[in-house]
Amino acid sequence: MEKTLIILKPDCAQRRLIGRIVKRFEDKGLTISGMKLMQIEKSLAEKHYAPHEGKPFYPGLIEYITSGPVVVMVLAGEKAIEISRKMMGQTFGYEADPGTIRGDFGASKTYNLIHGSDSPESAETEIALYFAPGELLNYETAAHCWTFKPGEN
Ligand code: 3AN
Repeated sequence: MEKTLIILKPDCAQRRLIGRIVKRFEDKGLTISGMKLMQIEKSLAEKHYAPHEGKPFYPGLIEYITSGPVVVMVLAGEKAIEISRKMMGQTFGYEADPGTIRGDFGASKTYNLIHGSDSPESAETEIALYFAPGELLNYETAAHCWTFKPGEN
């Protein structure tokens, strides 16, 4: 089953949106394989956002992501990366379509609520930054066989 790393960023916790956003992923049919509340250390944030180092928004991005509690999750399901990226919407809230997480809850460029891995390679790297293998549970929910049809893709 494909896995993706999702971070509900500090504005989610501060705006008490965590439950509503987690619910969207559960409703869609993705399974929570790992989940923790944490405050990201600067050194971890720098590893995570290394591909953006040197860009003008990088210092602000590190400050934002380390500024308060976040919820970090691994979500599992067929096409979990594509599904969760669609659910997140465009990067900036004011550009994101209504119906997406950023489109429904966000209006800012900086405070964009959520991170989701953008490829299988980045998912693998990012999951390893936040979770030890033993912290992830691989299981199928009772709803699984009515959510995903084997072999249809
Ligand atoms: P996404 O999160 O939609 O994949 P990326 O990968 O282009 O977006 O950028 C990673 C993160 O960097 C974004 N989530 C956002 O927080 C931040 N970011 C990107 N571009 C800007 C910008 N122009 N101003 C402020 N923050 C930005």
